[in-house]
This record gives sequence, structure tokens and C-alpha cells, in this order.
Amino acid sequence: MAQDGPKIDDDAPVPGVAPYDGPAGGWGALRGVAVAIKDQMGASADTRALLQMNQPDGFDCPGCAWPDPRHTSSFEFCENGAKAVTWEATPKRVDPDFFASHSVSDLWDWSDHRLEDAGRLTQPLRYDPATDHYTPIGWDEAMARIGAGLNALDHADRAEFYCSGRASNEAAFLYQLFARAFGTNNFPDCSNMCHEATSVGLAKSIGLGKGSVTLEDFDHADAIFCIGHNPGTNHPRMLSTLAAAAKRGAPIIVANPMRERGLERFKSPQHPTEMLAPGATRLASAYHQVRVGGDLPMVQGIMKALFAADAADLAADGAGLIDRTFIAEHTVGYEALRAEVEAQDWAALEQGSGLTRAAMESMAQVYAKARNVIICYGMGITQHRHGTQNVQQIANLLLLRGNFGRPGAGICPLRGHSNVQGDRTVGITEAPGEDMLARLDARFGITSPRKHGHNAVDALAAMASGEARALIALGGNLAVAMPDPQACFAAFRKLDLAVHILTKFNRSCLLPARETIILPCLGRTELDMQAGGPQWVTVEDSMSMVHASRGRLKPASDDLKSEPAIVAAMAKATLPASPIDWDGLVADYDRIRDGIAAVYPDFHDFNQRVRVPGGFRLTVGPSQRHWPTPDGKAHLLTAGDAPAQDDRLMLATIRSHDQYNTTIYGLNDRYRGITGRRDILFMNAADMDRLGIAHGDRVDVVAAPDRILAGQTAIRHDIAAGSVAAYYPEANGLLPLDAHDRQSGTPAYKTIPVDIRPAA
Ligand SMILES: Nc1nc2c(c(=O)[nH]1)N[C@H]1C(S)=C(S)[C@@H](COP(=O)(O)OP(=O)(O)OC[C@H]3O[C@@H](n4cnc5c(=O)[nH]c(N)nc54)[C@H](O)[C@@H]3O)O[C@H]1N2
Ligand SMILES: Nc1nc2c(c(=O)[nH]1)N[C@H]1C(S)=C(S)[C@@H](COP(=O)(O)OP(=O)(O)OC[C@H]3O[C@@H](n4cnc5c(=O)[nH]c(N)nc54)[C@H](O)[C@@H]3O)O[C@H]1N2
Ligand SMILES: [Mo]
Repeated sequence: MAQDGPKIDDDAPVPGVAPYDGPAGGWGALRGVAVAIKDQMGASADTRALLQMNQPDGFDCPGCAWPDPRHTSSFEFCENGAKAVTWEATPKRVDPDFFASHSVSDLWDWSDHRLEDAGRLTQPLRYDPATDHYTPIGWDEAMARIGAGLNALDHADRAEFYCSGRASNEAAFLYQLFARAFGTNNFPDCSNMCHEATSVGLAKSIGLGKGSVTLEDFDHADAIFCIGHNPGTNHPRMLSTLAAAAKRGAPIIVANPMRERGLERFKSPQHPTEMLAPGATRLASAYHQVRVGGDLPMVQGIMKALFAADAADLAADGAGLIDRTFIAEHTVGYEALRAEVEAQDWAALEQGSGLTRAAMESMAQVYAKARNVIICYGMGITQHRHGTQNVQQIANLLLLRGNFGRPGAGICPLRGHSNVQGDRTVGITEAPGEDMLARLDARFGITSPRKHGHNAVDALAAMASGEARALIALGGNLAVAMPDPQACFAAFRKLDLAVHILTKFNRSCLLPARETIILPCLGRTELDMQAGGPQWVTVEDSMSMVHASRGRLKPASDDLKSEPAIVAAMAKATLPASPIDWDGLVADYDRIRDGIAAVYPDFHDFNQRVRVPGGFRLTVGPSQRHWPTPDGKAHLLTAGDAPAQDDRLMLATIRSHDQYNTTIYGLNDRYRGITGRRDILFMNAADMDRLGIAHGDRVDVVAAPDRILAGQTAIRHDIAAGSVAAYYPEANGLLPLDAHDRQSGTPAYKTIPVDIRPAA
């Protein structure tokens, strides 16, 4: 029977560390919401916003990209969605007094939590190097300075246009139009740090870098695999879906180095009867603690066992376990894949994955027994040097039994930001196709650059070398989100122009360029009033559903603008001779949507179709067994070189339950038993014993002589041997900028070889 928490009873107590025995969800989640409301909204909380979340006529929750059930109007409760919303709808403000009393140097010493907790931005700001303070500036002057700064560049490619994944389709589309009209395809994007391995990997294997399943498919799956993601914290609404599958007896197979409560047990805060009953729904039917970075050999092991079972079945006059009709009709590459997998040696697969052969065989058995299988995965798969190969081996496993294009089967990458997928769909890409550019040019009368631009790693490298001189950031906290703060912070400080379009002040704003401007924008929850009346926006979830989002709250200040309005104002100030009617587009977002439809045929009749409650689904070829690859086939792809074995411990950076990426809501990580602190290094008991480290010892985590995360508290945790984990972003200094997946550029945030030694 699975053990439910770290076994630390024999150890001396460590402050803020105690096993968490409850299920995911449950009363703890309800208390979490109450705390978020009290901390952020105060006693006179206006909680109406929470009730409009994910309603057909409300706003899309900015918390994650998990889809909404299509045909319910009941309130979908989610603790972390509530945190995201209260964080945005808080009455706290950073106003001119705040910036008059705190210099940039003072604020540098504030924690990331304290910086954002100070409240919402209220007006445009400009950094004054003479006083080291931000001071208010009017919108017109801000725009004039941005226009002048961009026009002072000797080439458009010296500007980087970063996009974080909360921007709506409308904002993102205008943003790429502006950057391309200006003359560059430099689009570093948060997706580059996240699911780029999916975009690149799946595009080559099934022809489309997106998931193939819908939410309804989960009702028909005979088995679900959850590899490298932590839904209890990062996609809490997914737990209802998993619980429903578990209740009807579908096995849920987990592969994760850490025992995550949200994959083990769940009590739905949605159901009063469940809340009052003892116990909880058990989720994982089997939990395999793969070692950090061990997924590629694990999936190869599952395939090896499948091929062996297939051969045995054929020998016994069975029909075999491989879907040969599907393979013949729909795929290429079968023989090469089978040869590569069969050539693997079990001892190496066991060592690489940290799992026994029997464990991998049991996974293969569940996989082969189920008619329809969904495999879900997250950052535990993508954020590795072999992220693209990891993704492709998962696709291989599914293809071998034809698990695409029928109900209850398919691949399910769990996207991060609520519109990260949509932003890419509507043009935020450094490598645009010719068709799209031609249609963009025809519609808007511009000549887009054809030269491909920078992704996030390229952009930071260009900023560090001095090649890039300007950065415009539509949301996010790029300097903190990227690896290698040593290099990234310096790169930011070298810029001539930095513009941050944000709801909240963050550390990236504390790295001033020669000219630094902060533009405060409306958030998802707020009413967006333009010349043509109230506007709404659209987003695309993880399952390619496009739907509307309508904010209704009074904006945090009268001096905020919407993201589309800000982008249009920057464009007008930078490109006074532009043929584009920027004001017209912003007056009525239907016109932006008509533009999207003109450039992307899949958005035909966009304005009509998105007005249907629940929206519509974009074309996902692989869901219909249509493979938009050059040869029209799905590709079984070999992995090539295996991840290099490293005798050192492998560190993964992870999110706590109280954080949203670089936004730190609080210092607890409830499901992992951590309260009030983040200086934790999660370790395996055997590793600690071997290294002579006791529970609660202060240690330094050493990736290289100049890459040390000092003064962490090592704790015994239920994590795979050879693996350690620490929180992001604190641990980002351990990772150099060039440690990334060669094919997709995704930073290897979850394969950082380290040594642990007593704190200096
Ligand atoms: N509340 C909240 N919600 C969020 C976010 C947030 O920060 N807070 N972030 C959003 C974003 S942008 C994203 S991308 C998603 C992220 O959602 P997830 O993909 O769940 O992200 P992580 O917390 O980074 O890592 C998830 C899991 O990967 C496991 N893991 C680490 N290394 C490995 C490995 O080598 N192999 C395997 N199999 N597993 C491994 C960890 O133990 C952890 O359970 O969530 C989104 N939703
Ligand atoms: N070590 C390590 N590093 C990682 C990761 C990891 O797992 N480990 N994960 C990576 C991943 S998956 C991602 S996606 C990136 C995230 O990278 P980013 O997307 O750049 O970072 P966020 O922390 O999500 O951005 C937070 C800021 O967004 C602003 N914001 C919030 N809402 C809005 C809005 O509606 N509009 C605008 N304009 N601004 C808004 C707020 O001002 C806030 O300060 O980090 C990556 N970095
Ligand atoms: Mo992400």
C-alpha cells in the first residue's frame, strides 16, 4: 500500500515541515480560498468576481489552461483559480506615493512575494536614473518615448517582443501585427520555457504541436497515464475529471519522482456530500517514482515490454498487441523505432529510469489491456535537455496501439498559462509560415519580414551580447522566469529601451534600461470599455477550444488601458505612416477577430462561432486521424542519443502550491507539508544517509563552482532516489542559459546535475 507522506517521525522536528495527511481539495482547499480572499480583498471583500469565473458569460480564469466542462453552468470551484483572481482583484495599490517612498534599489531587497503583494499598478511610470525612483508619466508621453526609442534602433531586429501567456488572442494578434509591421519576427514567448518541446516534438510526429483530446474523451478512456505534472496544484480542476475516471474504474498510472497528493487522493470541494463524508477518492492506481530525467528510458522500457508481449501473443496465435492495421495505414518509421527500442538493454533502462523492469512491464500491461488510452504530461517531460524526444516517445507509445482519433484516446499536454496556446495560434512565433505572412500582408497592407527571429533563449543571448537593444514585454516576468539570473539580469541592464506592460510590479521592472517604462493594463476580471462600447476577448484552452472571456469588475484605476489599446497606441506612436487603422481595431474587437479570421482560415466566421456559449474547437487533425505532416503520415520517431548518465544527483525545479510561476502568493506548499518557508531541498532518505545529511540540515546545492544555491534546508521527502527538488525561481541560478533542449530551446529546468554539501 502506498505510503502517504514522508516518513520523518524518527527525525527531530524541522520548523515548517510536517507531513500532510489530508487529500487534495477538501477542507484545506476551502480554507485556502478563505485565506486568499481575506489577505487580498480585506474584510469588505467584493467576491463577485469569483462567481463569474469560467461562466459562459463571465471571464476565463487566468489560473490555467484546463478546459471548462462544456455543458454545465455550475460554478467550478478551484482554490488556485481563486488565488489568481483575488491576486488580481485585490484593492491593494502601488500608487505614486509608493514609488516616491521606495527607490528601485530599496525594492531590490524585497522578496518576489512582497513586490507583487504591494498591489496593482495604477498609472504609467518612467524610471528616473537621477533619483533611482519610478515617477508617474502620462500615456502620451510614454508612447512618444517608446516610439522614439524603437525608431532610434538601426534595425528592427534589435527589438525583442516578449509575450507571456495571459494575453488574449486579440491582444496577441495585434501585438504580432505591430512587431511585423515594425519589421521583426523576434518573438520570445513564455511557451519557449514551457511546452515548446510539445510544439516542436508533436509537429514532427503527428503534424500538430497541440494535444489531440477533448474533455469528453476522459469519460471514455479505459486508462489514463499522468506523467510529470502536478494537477493538485497546477491544474486543480483536472482532479474532478481524474476522480470521475477513477470512480468508474479506469486505471490511472502515474510517473512522477515525487509523491504528489493531488495524484493520490481527492475530495471534491464541489460536492457537499463528499465533503461531509470521511475518506476521499483514490486517484492513482499505480504510482511509479521515475527518477528525475528518467522518462525517456521509462517510455522505451514500456515499449520494449509491449513489443515483447506482442511477440508472445503472436506466437500464441493471438492477433498481437500492436495495431498493425493502423501502423500500416497511418504511420511511417515502425521498423526503425522497434529496432531502436528492442536494442535497449534492460539494465540500462532500469538504471536510467530508476524503475524496475517489472514496473515498466506492469505499465505496459495496463497500457495494452486498455482499449483507449490518454497520456497526460507536463513540465516533468518538457523541461529537459531531451524534452522533444521525451514528447515524441510518448506519442510513439500511443501510436503503437492506434490511440489517436477515437473517443477516449489521445495525447494531452497540460498547457500552462491560460492562453499560451492561443497566443501561438494567432501569430506569436519566431518562425512564421509563408502562407500566414502572405495573408497578413494582404489583409493589412504591410510587408512582414521573412527572416525568422528569436525565441526566448536567443533573445536573452542577443540582449547579453548587446545585439538586442530594446525589449517590449507584454506581461510576464522574463528576467526571473528565465534560467541564469546572473546572465539575464545583466542583459536587461544593458538595454536602451525596456517596456513592461503589466498588472503588477515585479523584479523585471527593477532592472532598468537607459529608458524604462511601465504601462499598467487591465486584467481578465475587469471591464474593458472602448469607443465602440464594452469589449470582450477570446482565449484557447489546452484542448483547442476557443471561447469568450468577459471582465466585469471596475478597473483597478481609471488610468489603466487594455492590452489591445496599449499595443495599438505603441504602434501609432512608432509607425505614424502605418496603413493600419489601429483606432478602428481597438474601438471594436470584432474587427480584430475579423482580422484573425482573414489570416487564419481555421477561424472562419470567428465572430459568429465564438458567440455560441462554450465557443468552438479549432481543427485538430490528429483527432480525426488526419496528420498534417509533409507526407500526410504520423511519424514514429527514434530517440537517437540517450540522455548522458550523470552520477550526480539530478535536481528538478518545481512550483509550490502557493505560487503562480514567478508570482509567489504565499510561503506554504500544503500538499508537500511545507508551511511558511521556501528554502527547502526535497531529498530521498537513502541519498541523505549515503551523504551523511540529516533531516533539517543546512546545505548548499552546487551545480558548478559559480552556480551555488546556498543555505537550503534539506528534508527527507518521498522522492525517487538520485533525485532532488527545489523551488523555482529561487533555484534558477543553478542553470546556465545554454542548458536547454537543442531541438526546441526549452530550458532544462528539470535536469540540473548537482552536488549537495554542508552549508558553508
Ligand atoms: N497554481 C498554479 N497553477 C499553474 C502554474 C503555477 O505556477 N501555479 N503554472 C502554470 C504554468 S505556466 C504551467 S507550465 C503549468 C505547470 O504545471 P506542471 O507541469 O504540473 O509543473 P511543475 O510544478 O513545474 O512540475 C510538475 C511535476 O513534474 C514532476 N517532475 C519533475 N521532474 C520530473 C521528471 O524528470 N520526470 C517526471 N515524470 N516528472 C518530473 C514534479 O515532481 C512535479 O510534480 O501549470 C500552470 N498552472
Ligand atoms: N526554474 C524554472 N523556471 C521556470 C519554470 C520552471 O518550472 N522552473 N517554468 C517556466 C514556465 S512553464 C513559464 S510559462 C515561465 C513563466 O514566465 P512568465 O509568463 O514571464 O511569468 P509569470 O510569473 O507568469 O508573470 C507574472 C507577471 O505577469 C503579470 N501579469 C499578470 N496578469 C497579467 C495580465 O493579465 N496582463 C499582463 N500584461 N500582465 C499580467 C504580472 O505583472 C506578474 O508580475 O517561467 C518559466 N521558468
Ligand atoms: Mo508554463
